[in-house]
Amino acid sequence: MDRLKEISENLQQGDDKMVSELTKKAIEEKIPPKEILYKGLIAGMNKMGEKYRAHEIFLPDVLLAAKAMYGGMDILKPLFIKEGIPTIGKVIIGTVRGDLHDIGKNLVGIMLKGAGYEVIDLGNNVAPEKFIEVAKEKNAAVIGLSALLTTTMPVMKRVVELLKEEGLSDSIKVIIGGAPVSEEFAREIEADAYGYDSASAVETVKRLTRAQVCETGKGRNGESEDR
Ligand code: B1M
Repeated sequence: MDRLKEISENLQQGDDKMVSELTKKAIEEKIPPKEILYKGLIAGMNKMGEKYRAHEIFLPDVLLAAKAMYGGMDILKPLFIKEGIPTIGKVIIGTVRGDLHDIGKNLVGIMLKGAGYEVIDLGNNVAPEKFIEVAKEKNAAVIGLSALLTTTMPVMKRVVELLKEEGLSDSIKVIIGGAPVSEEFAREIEADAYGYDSASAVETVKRLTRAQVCETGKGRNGESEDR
């Protein structure tokens, strides 16, 4: 069987050990890590979403698949993160209050670290006030919000409103993402940007932080931005 399909199928069966093993094998076979991630792990998880929607599987199956997803992600993580390089700005990320889905948010964090950002991950079920408090305390350039439930999307709007109320909208940018979120929703709540997936999230954060550097001539941490 095709290696990536094998990863996807074992993930759907919730076999975390097998997914780790197969991910290692795929790396040895020189399959690009991004392909392993998108065509193996994420493809498997998307299939689980479809089956869950069709009532073919139940929540415990999804939980096992999520564990298996982490089995693969833990192996891939070091390949996406360059250790020991100076950071080019701080990004606060988290899944919004009421929402426990964290796989996509964690992927965004891994990719941002790989691109050289310092990522402060607040985890899941994060209150809007917490995002603002930590962004101010850490002098962050960007807040990244993730939501996977339509019912938790309004929390994103609250974060944008709070930033406005505190007069911080110009200095701290907001990017939102997650399966039910869209470009249109980002415009509607006046977030600065929308990220379709982890790769586009990184490109968008780069664009947002470049714009800040152009305005001030300095990176958010005070260093000159010459990358
Ligand atoms: Co839940 N769940 N879940 N779930 N779950 C969904 C989201 C759902 C669509 C399934 C379905 O019905 N088909 C549905 C939501 C329906 C809706 O809101 N309209 C749903 C539901 C209903 C629920 C519960 C309510 C079920 C229940 O209890 N009855 C419950 C809610 C719990 C809660 O949060 N309060 C629940 C629970 C769970 C588990 C705990 C079992 C588990 C989560 C485990 C975990 O995260 N640790 C789970 C899972 C795994 C899923 C599905 C199957 C997969 C989500 C996932 O991890 N995808 C999901 C179905 C689906 O989305 N296909 C589903 C893989 C991940 C890599 O993709 O998160 O989309 P994603 O992230 C992508 C992009 O969206 C983007 O980049 C990532 C990489 O490409 N992205 C960003 C994400 N965040 C970003 C931020 C950015 C930029 C890009 O900038 C900051």
